[in-house]
Amino acid sequence: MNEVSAAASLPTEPQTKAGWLKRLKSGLSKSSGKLTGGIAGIFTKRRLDNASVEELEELLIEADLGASVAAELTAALQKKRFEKSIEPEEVRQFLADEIAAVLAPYATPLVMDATRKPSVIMMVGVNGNGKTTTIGKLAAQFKEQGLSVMLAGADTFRAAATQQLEVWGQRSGIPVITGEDQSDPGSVAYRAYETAKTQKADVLLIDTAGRLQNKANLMSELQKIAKVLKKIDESAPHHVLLVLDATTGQNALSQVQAFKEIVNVSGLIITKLDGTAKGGIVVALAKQFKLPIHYIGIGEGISDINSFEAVDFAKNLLEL
Ligand SMILES: Nc1nc2c(ncn2[C@@H]2O[C@H](COP(=O)(O)OP(=O)(O)O)[C@@H](O)[C@H]2O)c(=O)[nH]1
Ligand SMILES: [Mg+2]
Repeated sequence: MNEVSAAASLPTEPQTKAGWLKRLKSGLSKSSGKLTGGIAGIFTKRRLDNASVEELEELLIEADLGASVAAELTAALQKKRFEKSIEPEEVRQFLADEIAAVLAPYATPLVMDATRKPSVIMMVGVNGNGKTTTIGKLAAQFKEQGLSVMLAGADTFRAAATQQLEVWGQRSGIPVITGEDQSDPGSVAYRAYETAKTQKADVLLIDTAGRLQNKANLMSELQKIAKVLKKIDESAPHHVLLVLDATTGQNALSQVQAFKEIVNVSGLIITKLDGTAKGGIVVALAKQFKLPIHYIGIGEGISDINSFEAVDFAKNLLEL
């Protein structure tokens, strides 16, 4: 494992940083509105006492940050300023700093070993969470960075799933390896890996199915894909990224648990942070699973994704 020396850190910003921050701010507005409104309601003309701290803890739990983070943050605030008056603005600043510190160790970019041709990334997650969309967005970003990218449609259960991936491929001029409808996902993945290797592609992104309601089937399917990839290279898949839908809130926690039992999840991607007030789930996920969070998605568009940054996220979650 000599990943560091040859590593190419991903992604560089495809859009301007200012443009992304603007979209992040509006994307997180439902979550941040809930927290900011709640904090104003609790701390306007109030002291920081047992009652107000308890209300804050409740608010943080309702905002999906999780009971343990909520308890830690409020305990830290109490220690700092107990029995004194405090402005809502100060509470938000304090929480943003603390949340950024909780997130920082897990806000790690996806690092691909540039000597691997290709790096194989398997995308897993429950149906509808945004796997195919995320692959489309990332493929475009990687290509923009000058990497050669290939896609594999190993969700062969529905024809529509493959077509959706092909549309993303066409949009960015990226080749997509597919199989027949209902064909074996393992054989598609194997063929795609062989092709990507022959063509010395930099990255192969493999789309998979996510019917968690039939866990035994899903398990054998995903494990088989991983196993056939290992026939070509023992170290593949090099990254197994679990895609989670922020709108599912606390349910995302049980999904991580379930997928960890099926495959060797190496990192998380959290989608649909726009359009939900449950953005705090990102903090709960970091705290509970201590897995890298590589990217966040805030929309259906091709550039509505970026690498996860702790300070930017925490600030925008508190409308700062
Ligand atoms: N608002 C929003 N919608 C998203 C995001 N990511 C994916 N979607 C939508 O979620 C739906 C399911 O996505 P899809 O990629 O097909 O999920 P898959 O079943 O896991 O492959 C589609 O309508 C996507 O456009 C996101 O970050 N924000
Ligand atoms: Mg899909």
